[in-house]
Amino acid sequence: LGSTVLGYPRIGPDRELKKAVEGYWAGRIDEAELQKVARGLRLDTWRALAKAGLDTSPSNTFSFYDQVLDNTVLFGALPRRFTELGLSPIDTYFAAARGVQEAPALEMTKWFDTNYHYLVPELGPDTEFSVSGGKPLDEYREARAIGVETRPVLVGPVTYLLLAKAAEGAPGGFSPLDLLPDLVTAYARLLGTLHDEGVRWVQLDEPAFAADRTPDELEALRQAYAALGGLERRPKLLVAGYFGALGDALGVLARSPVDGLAVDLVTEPDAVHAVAAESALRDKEVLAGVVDGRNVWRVDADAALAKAATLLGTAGSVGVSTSCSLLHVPYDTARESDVDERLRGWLAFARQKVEEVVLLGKALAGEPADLSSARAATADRANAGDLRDDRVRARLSALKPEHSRRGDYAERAAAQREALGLPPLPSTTIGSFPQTGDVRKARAALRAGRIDAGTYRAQMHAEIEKVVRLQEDLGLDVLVHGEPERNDMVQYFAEQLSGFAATEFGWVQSYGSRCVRPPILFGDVSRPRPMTVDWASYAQSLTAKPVKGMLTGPVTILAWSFVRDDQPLADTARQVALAIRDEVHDLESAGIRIIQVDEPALRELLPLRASAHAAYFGWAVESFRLATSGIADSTQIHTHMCYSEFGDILPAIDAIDADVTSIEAARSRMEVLDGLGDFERGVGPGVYDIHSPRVPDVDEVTALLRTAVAAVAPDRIWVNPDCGLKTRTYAEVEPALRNLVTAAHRLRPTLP
Ligand code: THG
Ligand code: ZN
Repeated sequence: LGSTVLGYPRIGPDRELKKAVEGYWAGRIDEAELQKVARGLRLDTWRALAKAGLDTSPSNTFSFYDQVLDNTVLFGALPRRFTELGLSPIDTYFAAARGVQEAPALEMTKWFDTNYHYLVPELGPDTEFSVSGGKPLDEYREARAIGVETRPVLVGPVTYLLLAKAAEGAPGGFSPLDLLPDLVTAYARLLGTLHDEGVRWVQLDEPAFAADRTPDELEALRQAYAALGGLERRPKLLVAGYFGALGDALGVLARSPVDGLAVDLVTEPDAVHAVAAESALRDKEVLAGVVDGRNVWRVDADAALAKAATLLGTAGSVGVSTSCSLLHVPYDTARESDVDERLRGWLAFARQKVEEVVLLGKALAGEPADLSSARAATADRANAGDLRDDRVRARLSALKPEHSRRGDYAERAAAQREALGLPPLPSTTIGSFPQTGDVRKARAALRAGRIDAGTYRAQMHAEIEKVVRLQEDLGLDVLVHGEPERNDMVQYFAEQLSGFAATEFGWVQSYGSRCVRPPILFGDVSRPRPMTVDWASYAQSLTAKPVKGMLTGPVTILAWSFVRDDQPLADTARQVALAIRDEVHDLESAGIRIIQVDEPALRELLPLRASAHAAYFGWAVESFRLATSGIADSTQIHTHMCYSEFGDILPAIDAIDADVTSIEAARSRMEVLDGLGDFERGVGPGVYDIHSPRVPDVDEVTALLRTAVAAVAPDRIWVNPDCGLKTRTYAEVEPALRNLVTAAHRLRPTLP
């Protein structure tokens, strides 16, 4: 295997794939044109990887939407509601990804602890696996035709089943893992075909084993690779573990008849010791994942080399690789001419990481390798005084426990009732209103210098006034300013905080064709000046009703940024928390009586292993409380969470001590409330699914509210949509909010 990477970005350096796919959906280009763009991107990637000097390159890492969906299609496991539509293969594929009128899409959820989302397979006892697609073989041939010998990558069979859910209607005892024997048979057939074609290695990704697994699941892993490894006609098998150490799965795989193992030596710094101590690796090729595949810092070459070298006495042979696929980082730092040159010298995106792997591979093999520039970058960053802000450090060391504590909730609740005078079942929204073309145009014009700050401010004020008037007309109780000034919320705050840098082309796929541009948190964080006070107080000046200030919490800012790796995340979180705290205090001083601090990513950063949960909750909760304390009892703190399975984080949701928590609930028909029954503070379970263009009617919203009132004490329920409204249109939002307010009015007189 030598030096290699586990995967590469596929959206295109200029998001060519995004544009082509969305063009195809809109009917602007046909399938042939779409396939041409896709093929061009694949060829560019293989040529670049081979030219950079990797010993081997991956294939089948391209996807039109998602690699887990690709695997579902490959093994013929799409639910019948899509295959029966009578669409072409590619349209069937996109129907499963995005849904059509007759068939709702597959569920989408987070890919482990990343900001990437995959489509959840729906499997039942009658699922029959087959080898239905030729994608891995087609890509292999396509690369070989330009002289690049590749290693097809597949989601491993056990991880695939662990990520799946039981199809609706499956019997109670059914678990997707029950299907393992059948699925392994299908994988075996595919491996035979690839072998006959001359494929030398196949990579099977098993990241599910970076999380805690039961003995049964480890036994499933053993059986799967005993079967696949025992095949007579097969390529060599590389099993890749990533997003953490393999734990007990390391021994299982080391003792299985596979040929190679890729291990993540970045996520858990001690992981290398367990690998080095695994004597059963002596006949295997081990890929040492020492280049961080999901953060953007240049590798510490000497430390990485030392780690990889530790394995030389253990494994049959050692190659250098990335800790995971490079899907999670942008393409190329060279294009970021607006990023400070010194900072740029500390960064490595996908292209630079490939160069690092090649260099380290040479050094490990004892070939001539010039590490001097890598060493200089590491030293420059380590010595950079401008990463340190002594005022921030002094504030942090002066912090006392009471800085993260508010008064007793009962007293707060009484003070807030008095100050706000809200009716029972108060109605509000999550913060953003639809982003019109005019708003986007104004932001772009300001960026390009076509309008000045005064003109921009006047346009935003006009938009805010429109949104405030609309909310008054609808009869909402707590208003918002609508956030017309924001693109991505994390990007918006990062642009205004010291210690962050923004990129111009640093796109990373979040789901399907959708991308985000995570800011880079490189230094000590502080807030030079108020960030939202002008917008919120302008909105408040227009109305007697309370206007909610809208902020993003420290955990979410970290989760959706590339964060410095030279100090514990907990320390960085406290710095961000202090910056948000400054904003909270300024909003309060400006007369804003309700402040919402969103933490949609609280679940995302939850460590994959339960043994690390307590420590995470400790700093995550503390940073939220630090950001939201030191204010009057009468000031009401809200938070909002979405994209989450809340079960694992209920204790943390409680511990952050927000006065009101709004959560996504409409799609699960309020199931989440089961865990919130004895929750003492306010809860706003979403009653309008904003991910769908559907407008819920009054009866539907009333029914959802009745369920909520029954599950939680009626005086704690708030009435709100599931999430922000920025991706919807006014034509949908106006009637939906009207129905929501009507439902609240209808229910109020019936409350005990
Ligand atoms: N911001 C960030 N991360 C996120 C979300 C977010 N992760 C989880 C969830 N929300 C992912 N959802 C989305 C939804 C929409 C888009 C991206 C992620 C999106 N992106 C635009 C696109 O690709 O066309 C580009 C946005 C832009 O121009 O800045 O629509 O809210 N950080
Ligand atoms: Zn949300």
